[in-house]
Amino acid sequence: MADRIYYPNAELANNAYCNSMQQYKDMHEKSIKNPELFWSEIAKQFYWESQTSNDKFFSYNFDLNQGDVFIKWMEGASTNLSFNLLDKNVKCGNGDKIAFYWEGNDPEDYSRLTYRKLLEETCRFANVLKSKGVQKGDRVAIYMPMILELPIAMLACTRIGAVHSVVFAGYSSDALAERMMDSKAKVLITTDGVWRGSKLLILKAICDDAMKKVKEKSHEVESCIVVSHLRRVTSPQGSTLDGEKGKHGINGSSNGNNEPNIPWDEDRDCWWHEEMEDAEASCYPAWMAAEDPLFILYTSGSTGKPKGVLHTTAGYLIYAATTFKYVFDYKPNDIYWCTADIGWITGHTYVVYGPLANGATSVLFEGTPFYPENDRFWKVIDKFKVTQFYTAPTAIRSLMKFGDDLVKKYDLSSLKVLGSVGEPINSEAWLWFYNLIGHGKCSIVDTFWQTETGGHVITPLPGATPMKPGSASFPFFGVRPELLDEDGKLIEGEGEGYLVFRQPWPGMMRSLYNNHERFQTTYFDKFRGFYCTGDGARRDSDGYLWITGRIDDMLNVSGHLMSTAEVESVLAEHPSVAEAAVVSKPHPVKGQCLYCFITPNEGKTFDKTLQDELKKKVREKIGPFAQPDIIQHAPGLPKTRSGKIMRRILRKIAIGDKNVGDTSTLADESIVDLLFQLRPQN
Ligand code: 7RM
Repeated sequence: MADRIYYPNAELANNAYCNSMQQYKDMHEKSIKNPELFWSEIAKQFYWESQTSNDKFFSYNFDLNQGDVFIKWMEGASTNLSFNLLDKNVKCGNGDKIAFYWEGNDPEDYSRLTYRKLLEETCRFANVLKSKGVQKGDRVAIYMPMILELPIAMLACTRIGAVHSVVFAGYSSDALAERMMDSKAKVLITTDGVWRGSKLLILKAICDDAMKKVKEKSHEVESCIVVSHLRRVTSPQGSTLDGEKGKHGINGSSNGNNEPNIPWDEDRDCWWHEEMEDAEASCYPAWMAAEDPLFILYTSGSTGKPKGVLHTTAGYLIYAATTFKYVFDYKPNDIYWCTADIGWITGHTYVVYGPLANGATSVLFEGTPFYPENDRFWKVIDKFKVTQFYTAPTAIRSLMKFGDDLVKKYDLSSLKVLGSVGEPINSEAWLWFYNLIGHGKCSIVDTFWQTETGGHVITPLPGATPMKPGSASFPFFGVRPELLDEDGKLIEGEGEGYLVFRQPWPGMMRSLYNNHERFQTTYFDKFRGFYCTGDGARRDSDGYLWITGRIDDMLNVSGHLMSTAEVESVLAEHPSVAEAAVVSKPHPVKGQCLYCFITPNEGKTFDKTLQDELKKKVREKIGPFAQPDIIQHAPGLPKTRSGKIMRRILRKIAIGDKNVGDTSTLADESIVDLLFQLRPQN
């Protein structure tokens, strides 16, 4: 079944921007042979305050043997993101068009925002940022739930040329502090709190903690702007705070104001709505050079220290816009919904920048798929008559468990294109998505890309590409993938190897913030002349690419990328832990989960208390999504004579596979049997 090829539905194909493989191939070839011509045609759709010239349109060096790596697109051009996404749409008659339908955690909470209003709010908030002393180039940290003020805050940064650094609001205060420290953020924007399902999170308290930690390291966040969000949303039925009951708002508060006590520093903190009251609704855009920084977004690195991926202005704009248009085949009356949190790159490019650059109408969803019931996704698709639905394999797998009846209650016939992102999608999940959600008539775009790539790089096009379940298929325009073997030799035709790219496309990262050295060693050192993704891939006899997963010490839990080193260093901080080794284990819903081996210190016992403490520590230091599933006692670890932990063997132990292969290079081979005996049974 899974080997079957699924062709785009004829009606979809007929109306698509790219409607055949022949057209795809022609366009791809043009984009590779003459990138200047291809992208300069596309750039004409946008407003440029000053123009680039043909000879400066595109320059790069990918080869460390030739000197430093650099990537430049449209040198000499200047523009402003918020101007192109907002003013331009208002000017061309889209002022009253809905930019976002907001759907709250509670189904009773929803609202909408037009392009005109989004422009006004963006300008107002840009003026607020200015009043806080934010200038072009300053970094602004954003730690917010999925509410309308989040895109407003990002766009306001772009309005004045400030560099936003959005930190996913599921990260702990330590993680937030580390990111604010690295980027030297001047201002932090957050909310008092948020309901996630029936759980209340006081985000402001986490921010206070993080700002304190930053201050201890002698950097200071000057202002913290807080959206008063809790007072305007419905709290879960019967939820209580401090033991009192009630329906609306947060109850049982100690300030008598229907709100919990929010920690406050008069000199530093201010309420968003109070600042916005007197702010002007217009703000002249800062014209930014093509290669001026647009945003920083941190992603996990294999050393444990997060990498501040830096994206710039012009190239990111044209790439986000073009991938959105072709990959989702977005048409003027469509209603698009990407469920990703804006705190990840998928939210940056495909909730905010890509859709708005196309004048699209999107759903912005604050909640979870499981609240109030496990049918929330299908309910929301039906409610807004969503035409493009973009989500993650982990979400699909977890929803499959609840059976088909929950889906069949709803009318999903508005759907045309389904998207998948974040990890490989297994064929079972693909088929369920295709048959049940897409009722066999929607194309599925399995989009492979990374924080670093800025936008889709390997993906089907919905009206053109015959689909193979689980294959991300072919490169997007401007992208030249190759497969290399361990020695860097090109693999042609069928085969499997390291997935690398030969030349830059406009939306790829330019550097790691303040660390160009690390940028070069991480991505360009191993294979000279290529950008190395860190993923493996296979090319089949039809030329389709299949992503096989990470080949470095990274793992992917429910679409969240993290490194084994990051988790190991947190575990090793515990006073009872001598050594920790972390591997990934396949998980039916999360894709992968964390399996940890712990060697306790002399005289310390390995018991349930220690396991619980370690799980808690990882939650606190990294975030709840990083919590290990299994913590196993390991009196010793399988190490080579030079002391390298052989994670290959630990991965076998984690899954209970006795075929561990060659153990002769181990310093102590008996460890392997011992670890098998100590495997927790269940
Ligand atoms: C967009 C995003 C990047 C890593 C990447 C891969 C994995 C993403 C797919 C995928 C197989 C896909 N950015 N990945 N998409 N693997 N098929 N369609 O997720 O920076 O957070 O993660 O995610 O390993 O390197 S990310």
